[in-house]
Amino acid sequence: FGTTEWWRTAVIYQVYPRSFADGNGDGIGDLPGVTARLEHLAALGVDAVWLSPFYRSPQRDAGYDVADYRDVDPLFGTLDDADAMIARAHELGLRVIVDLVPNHTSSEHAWFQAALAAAPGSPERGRYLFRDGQGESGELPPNNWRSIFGGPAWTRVPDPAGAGQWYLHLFDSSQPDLDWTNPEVRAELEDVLRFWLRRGVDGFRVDVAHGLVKADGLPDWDGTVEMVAGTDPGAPEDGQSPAFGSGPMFDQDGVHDVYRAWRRVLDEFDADGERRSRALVAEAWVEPPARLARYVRDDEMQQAFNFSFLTSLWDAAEYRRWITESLESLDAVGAPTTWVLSNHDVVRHPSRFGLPVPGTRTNGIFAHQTQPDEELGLRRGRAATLFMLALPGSAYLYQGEELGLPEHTTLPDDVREDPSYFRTGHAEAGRDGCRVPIPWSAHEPGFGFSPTGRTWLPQPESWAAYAADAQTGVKGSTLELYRSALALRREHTLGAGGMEWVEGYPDDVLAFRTSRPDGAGVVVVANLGTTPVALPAGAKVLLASADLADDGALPADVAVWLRG
Ligand code: ISL
Ligand code: CA
Repeated sequence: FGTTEWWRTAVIYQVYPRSFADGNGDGIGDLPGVTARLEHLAALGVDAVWLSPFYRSPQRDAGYDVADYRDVDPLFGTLDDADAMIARAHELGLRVIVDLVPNHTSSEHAWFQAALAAAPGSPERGRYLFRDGQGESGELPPNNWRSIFGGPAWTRVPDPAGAGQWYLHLFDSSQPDLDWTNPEVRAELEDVLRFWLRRGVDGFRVDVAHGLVKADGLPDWDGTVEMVAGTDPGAPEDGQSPAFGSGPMFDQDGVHDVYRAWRRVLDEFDADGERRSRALVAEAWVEPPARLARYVRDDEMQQAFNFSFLTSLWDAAEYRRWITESLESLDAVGAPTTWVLSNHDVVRHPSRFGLPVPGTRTNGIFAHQTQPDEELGLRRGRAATLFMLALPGSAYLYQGEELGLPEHTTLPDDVREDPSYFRTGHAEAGRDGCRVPIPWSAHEPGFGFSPTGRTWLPQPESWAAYAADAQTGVKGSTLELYRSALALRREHTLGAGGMEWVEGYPDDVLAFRTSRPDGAGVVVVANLGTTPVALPAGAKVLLASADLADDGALPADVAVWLRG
């Protein structure tokens, strides 16, 4: 690695296209909608956007079921709209990262359709993981794997010839897994990379990066893969499954060959003497951080999402441990770490932080039976933003977090779309609650999401207060807090350099100093305890997540940046 590449310190904003902004009035966000709102992101002060999938897809898993990797779904627009979006982003100085879903295709992909029509053992079936069943007439699945969305990971295909093979799907049955030992699969996806690189994208977010290669022979596995919190009988009392990201379907050594080849593809495009600028980021739920760091190497990916904050309690000791571990494991390979508080798969962080029992551990995914305290959650969420944005490395923001949006916890059942909701027999709420259309303006129908006022999911009435236009220019609003933080982050080159813990505060306070070879840095103090904490005499406050006490003390659930 070099030391100055853009992605090392980048703040990358995740756009979830169906819920960001609707251009044509059908109530579903689209690419023209994104393009028209890119200025909001430039004004916010982020460096790049990552867009969740907008490819041709039957939308069984909101586009993470790709039917054609080289086309835009009509729901989202056209290839021309994609080009226009990329061009406008670049004009505004924003890099563009697109989502690549290589673990599986949609069952409507031409390859899978051909596989269904072809015989067992054919090259068409060889692109996927078709196997004969067990039992006398193959009526039992080939192994005992479970789908991450719940239910079995195998579906049997009706077969006129009577062979009735089964195919593997780690996710929904509409998402058949590709066979990554097949060179044709590798060549095809490399070509898909080239297709989007030629259109000017700056990188790829790689979906389920730890899942492509499965253990030889697909052996049985008795651990848990489901993203469902607290339902694993073998899980420890705190409800966190130890099996997350392990087992024969995940994190196999062979997967690294795939990314080395992809890196060479990216380098073809960077070979024109320009600095290496195109990047790969792994979505890999692999623990511990040292194991995750294996995806981030000089000849592999540049980044991996660090999901440690997604599972953290509001507990200073736990954050200290994660921060130290995350930084150490990646320092060893000379790569930057990343920080993530929210994404489209988890309960929005203000709602996680506002859960009534502070000790409740949830992986933040799917589980949501209790009503969070919205005000407390937002207060903590704003404090978390401040310590995240000062840490060394790159940070990912999820659309709407700059508005302080909470999870929508009371969506009616009949509007939900997440397959995990259906595959768990409605036992889990699913992920729709973090995917509600963004409120842009307080006084328009649908809060200005769409020119017609339509929204594919209903927004809570209370979201008028969160609307972007209601927060713009309003002192103390969450949006202005993010803007100020991102401006100061640039000014103080936060994200670059290192950090050291500041001693002398109570145990439930996180305090660190950022350090750079060439400058002063800032001191971050975050009070995760319950009583106010005195700040050093004469401390110059650069930014605070909420008002300080009259005597200048740092109240509970508040963080500050002090001049270093
Ligand atoms: O594999 C896991 C646990 O070890 C899961 O957490 C997995 O990494 C995660 O579900 C992957 O999510 C991504 O792929 C899914 C899609 O539904 C999500 O929206 C996407 O972020 C299937 O493509
Ligand atoms: Ca639309």
